[in-house]
Amino acid sequence: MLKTVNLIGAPTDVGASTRGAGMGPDALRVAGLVDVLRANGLDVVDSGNLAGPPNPWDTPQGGLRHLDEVVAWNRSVFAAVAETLAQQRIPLLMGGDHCLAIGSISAIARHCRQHGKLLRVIWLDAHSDVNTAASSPSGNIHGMPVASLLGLGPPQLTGWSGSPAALSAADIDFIGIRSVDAEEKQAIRQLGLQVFDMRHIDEHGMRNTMTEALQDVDENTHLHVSFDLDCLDPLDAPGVGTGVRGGPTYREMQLCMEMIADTGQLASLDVVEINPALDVRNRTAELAVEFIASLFGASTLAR
Ligand code: Z70
Ligand code: MN
Ligand code: MN
Ligand code: MN
Repeated sequence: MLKTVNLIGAPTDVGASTRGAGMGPDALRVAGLVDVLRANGLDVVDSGNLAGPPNPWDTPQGGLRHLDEVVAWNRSVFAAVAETLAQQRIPLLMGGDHCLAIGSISAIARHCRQHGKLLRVIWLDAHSDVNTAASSPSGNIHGMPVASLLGLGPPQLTGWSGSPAALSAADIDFIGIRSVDAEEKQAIRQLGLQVFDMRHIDEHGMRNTMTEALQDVDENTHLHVSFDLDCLDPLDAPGVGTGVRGGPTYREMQLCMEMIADTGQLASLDVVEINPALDVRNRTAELAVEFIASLFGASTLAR
């Protein structure tokens, strides 16, 4: 069956610490995302960009910055992703900042529950994004999507999947982490989250890391990838708001994507935190498109 990918643009930076990620969807289009997916044998529908409130650039209220705007954008994302899944298409959410993964993954979790699928999330990021309003040093909600999806977020952002938590700790694996706030470290330990940080990748290599992360993926798994471009080394991907040096190399990230593709279970994707205002000649969006191609099997010779 020909797979159809539905591109959903969410041009906002309401959850971020820096302005500019709202231009991410067009940067991906300009970098040739549609043609690259088609060249890899996929049908592609570009549904255009969602609409939502502007970024008010306010200070946090009760530890949360722009909560109303984050809720509004995530509602739109939730609806668009849910509709795409109902049409048996693969949603590719083009952010926007990482707060949008709350709406995206909540819709996916609901779909999986309704269809008896086991959801597994691979979180590619420099950050663990497991802050809450109480722990966050910034109030930026792009640092909180994992906590929200685990049911620990503000009530306005939890429960959307039809269950108090869209995910349980065992459903998510983190790859490439190297910037974790003090209270996030405690949360990771208490929740028992599987974090393959850069030290793990240094010591065991990407191959062993991904073998471990993907070990329980089978034909009943809905595999979701939430790809924050700041997972990459900022020398390769300068167009991100909060680059942290020491990320996976280009080769390591290619292998990561190829091993995900090899499972054959990739069913949805977020591509977030591309900031064209900070980029160099659209390099980060072009790199993202290369990695997305690999995620959909571009570098597999046997196809
Ligand atoms: C920090 C916070 C973050 C992305 C920065 C940073 C979080 N832990 N996430 N950039 N993508 O403010 O919570
Ligand atoms: Mn992130
Ligand atoms: Mn990040
Ligand atoms: Mn796991």
